[in-house]
Amino acid sequence: MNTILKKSSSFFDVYERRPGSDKLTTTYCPGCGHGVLHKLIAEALDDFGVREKTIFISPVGCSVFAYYYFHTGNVQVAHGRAPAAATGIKRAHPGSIVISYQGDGDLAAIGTAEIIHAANRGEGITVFFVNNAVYGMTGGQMAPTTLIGQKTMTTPRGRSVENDGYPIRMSEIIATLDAPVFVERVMIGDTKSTMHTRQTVRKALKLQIEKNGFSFIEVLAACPSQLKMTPSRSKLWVKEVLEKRFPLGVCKDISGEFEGRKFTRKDVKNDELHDILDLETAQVDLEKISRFQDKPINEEIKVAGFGGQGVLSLGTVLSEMGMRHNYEVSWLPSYGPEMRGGTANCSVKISKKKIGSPLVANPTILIAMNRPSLDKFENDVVSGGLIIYDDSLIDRKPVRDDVDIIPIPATKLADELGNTKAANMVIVGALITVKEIMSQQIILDSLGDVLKRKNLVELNQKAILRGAEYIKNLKK
Ligand SMILES: Cc1ncc(C[n+]2csc(CCOP(=O)(O)OP(=O)(O)O)c2C)c(N)n1
Repeated sequence: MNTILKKSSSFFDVYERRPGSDKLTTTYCPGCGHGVLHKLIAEALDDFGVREKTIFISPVGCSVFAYYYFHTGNVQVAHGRAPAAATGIKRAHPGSIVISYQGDGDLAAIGTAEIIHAANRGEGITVFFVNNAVYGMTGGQMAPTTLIGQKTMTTPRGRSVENDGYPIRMSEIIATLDAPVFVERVMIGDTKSTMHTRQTVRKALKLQIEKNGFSFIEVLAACPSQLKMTPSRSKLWVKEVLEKRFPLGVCKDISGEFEGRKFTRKDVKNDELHDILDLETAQVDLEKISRFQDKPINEEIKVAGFGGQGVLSLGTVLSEMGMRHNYEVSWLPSYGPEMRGGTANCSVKISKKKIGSPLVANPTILIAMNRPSLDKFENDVVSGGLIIYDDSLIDRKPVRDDVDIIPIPATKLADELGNTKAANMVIVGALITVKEIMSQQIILDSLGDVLKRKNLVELNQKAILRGAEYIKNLKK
């Protein structure tokens, strides 16, 4: 009988995704541990028949190109974020096999928080953590796992405890948590250790396939290029030096008694949500809103100004009132380091259609209450849109000639009413008069339900009327 030796079918036969002419070899250097570990994982996926439902997450580091090689689902994520992305993917597709494959720079430096919390939640994923004691891809900088005394690009005299602390033992840290089911440190050094690693890779994947358990496999591996050693010498280094600091073995294994992680998704109906969140239903007066029914309303509004000008509450009033007109609405505040005097903005959507995202990147309406807001957002407004700006505070005119522009001295008009802070409601009055998307009467009647400070309701009602009157006079 002839035996044909070939690559696992979990790898592409030809690496078409790899740019350039070389489509047959990987990007890994001779002696690199990544190539061997890839092979062990691919072989296990084949043998378990799960290639088609596997999603391989390659983050940043030398394994960033895993999607050239693995004939599985692939998702590429930012440095360190693979366990967070894996969490979302696994929860959205509980039947899939999700692999988070990470280097030591990735997992133990920038991604420390992500791995700890994914492990602590016991997500049903398998994490392969390649510890080669260095940042391989970027030229050999110190990693959290670099050994004391080890020379790297950023520790040319060798890592010192005083400067850099101690090498972190991630497996031991993960094993202290309650949720992880299986944590083991293995090695790609000599043949015997690699064969043991093969068994461990299979056990970890099986645990996910059968029980959705969280497993964490740390793989000590060589990076000959950054160690500046021959491939065979670097493997010896892993075995004789790296392993001393990172002892091999099982750190935690409760797979025998682990019954499996159940993942249940509860789809909550709209009515139930109302009860759970203890929401009240805004009254909708069908008769009063009938004249808006046939309008194809779909406004994306950006409200921007100084903190303290009532920018966010202007947005709240618009969205609250939108609900009273049976529109779909969203309100998204943007809190930067804003305080009174700083800049603030919010995004409001008011639409007849369901809203997918509350973000407003290109507003159909910009309300600019100070100069920095006009400067910042003017160019974002869609062609044919509208800019309303407070010309009692802003000392320049908008330059766009493809949008409608309405200057309104909102702050001055509010001052005349006795309170500068009512400028935002002057603008509400002006806006609904220009755009005719809401009933002034409904807004005046329900303002008391929306404003927190009841003693200001009357003043704000007057401000709305003043804004409306200003526009009507302009029209004349
Ligand atoms: C947010 C972010 N920070 C930094 C980098 C630069 N960067 C790319 S790879 C890498 C180190 C990777 O080292 P490691 O995770 O140990 O993987 P290896 O290359 O050794 O396999 C860094 C810092 C980046 N791409 N993105």
